[in-house]
Amino acid sequence: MKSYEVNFDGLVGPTHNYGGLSYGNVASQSNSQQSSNPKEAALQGLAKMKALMDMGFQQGVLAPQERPDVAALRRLGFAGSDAQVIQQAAKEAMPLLVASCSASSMWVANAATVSPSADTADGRVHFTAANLNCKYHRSIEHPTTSRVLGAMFANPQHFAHHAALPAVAQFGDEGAANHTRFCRAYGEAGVEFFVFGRSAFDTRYPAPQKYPARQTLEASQAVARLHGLREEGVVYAQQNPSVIDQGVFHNDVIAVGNGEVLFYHEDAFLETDNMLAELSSKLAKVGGKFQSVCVPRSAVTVDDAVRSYLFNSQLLSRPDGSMLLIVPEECRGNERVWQYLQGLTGAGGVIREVKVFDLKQSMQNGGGPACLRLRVALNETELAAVNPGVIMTAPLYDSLTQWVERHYRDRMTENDLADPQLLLECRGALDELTQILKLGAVYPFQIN
Ligand code: SUG
Repeated sequence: MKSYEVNFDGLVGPTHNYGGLSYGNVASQSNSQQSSNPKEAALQGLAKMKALMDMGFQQGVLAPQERPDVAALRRLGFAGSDAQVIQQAAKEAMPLLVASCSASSMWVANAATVSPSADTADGRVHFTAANLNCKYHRSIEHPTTSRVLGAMFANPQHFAHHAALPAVAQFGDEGAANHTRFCRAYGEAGVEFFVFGRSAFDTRYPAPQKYPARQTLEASQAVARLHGLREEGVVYAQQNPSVIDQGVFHNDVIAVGNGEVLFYHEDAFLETDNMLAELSSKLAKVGGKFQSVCVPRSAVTVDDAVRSYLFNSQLLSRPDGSMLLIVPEECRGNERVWQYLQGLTGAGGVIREVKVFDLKQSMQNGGGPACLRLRVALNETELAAVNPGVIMTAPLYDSLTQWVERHYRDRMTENDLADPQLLLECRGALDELTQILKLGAVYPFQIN
């Protein structure tokens, strides 16, 4: 049976703004309070989806969330009508209003961890929504994420959904941003690679000193248990704490894998040799031949990686077995990175081509091409069971583009977030979106 990797990209929501909300994420912190352009952000994301679809890749779309999240503000004690809640928050606690307006659900690599059916004990595709509990503005995403994923992957015969892990730092879980899967073919059993930043319960593991390690070993282990993964099909590795302290807040900022290939920076992991040996031997047991492409620090520094997002790229398999790397424009702007990429594609190895995309609106908040997509490996039967409304087609691209043009503002600052009219605009837009994507009622304003 045929199988595919389907990339579901997050559609950027109408409140996209630079709130400076993510301590440890260099771009988010350094662009804090700049004015944003939500319309441009959404169109940049849609252009990437369209381009990948046109290249022959399977592409889907994941809906944004209801923002401002008035219900979240009510839980923090703001009361009255929706407009009063927003106005009171703006007056008394602007940072909380900003957090409740974040369009951060666009980075759907953090929406969930996904295990394909070939890896799981019950032969279904498993999803665990990420609790994202390291940052308040992201911790409020998972209930709607679960409803949206449930509406996209609704058939219980093929899809199993797990609620987010307990919302405490000890089970901090950031979803697929710290998870990669290696396999010979997408429909065959593979090796799932979980990368954590610290252990919550075992003090023998080192931890970063400056910035938070968002993912714990215990969270990764819980996800592997929930999904029914075999021990032989799982490898755990620790991120190098010193790169977290240099701004590598998720592993997908310093490594990316696909098929039998891991593309990573020399400083990404601890105990790299053991980890590579384990990946290689476990992949061999399911018939695969592991390959690693290490980028030496002498060619590209960790700082270059953080600024250019070289590793936050999409590594995609082409029909001839070679791979294509989708990188952000910032890679072309960094001389060392660009030079490295020229050498890499010219060397006759597995990565043969680089394509560059302008995702600046998202990049300025620390979200590159890989952050914007959730990968779901599906066989033909499972793909046919996905809600067809969320699979990208030329007509869907046109409808979404027109929808963005109709509803999105082209400038957003903190003052705009305090405007109660914005809430009405967003709800109107999202109500229409659920009809375009055939999701049914998924937003709090639609179900309460
Ligand atoms: O969680 N930025 C996101 C970026 C997530 C990137 N995802 C992956 N690497 N997979 C984060 O730090 C910034 C929001 C703001 O500051 O307005 C933000 O949430």
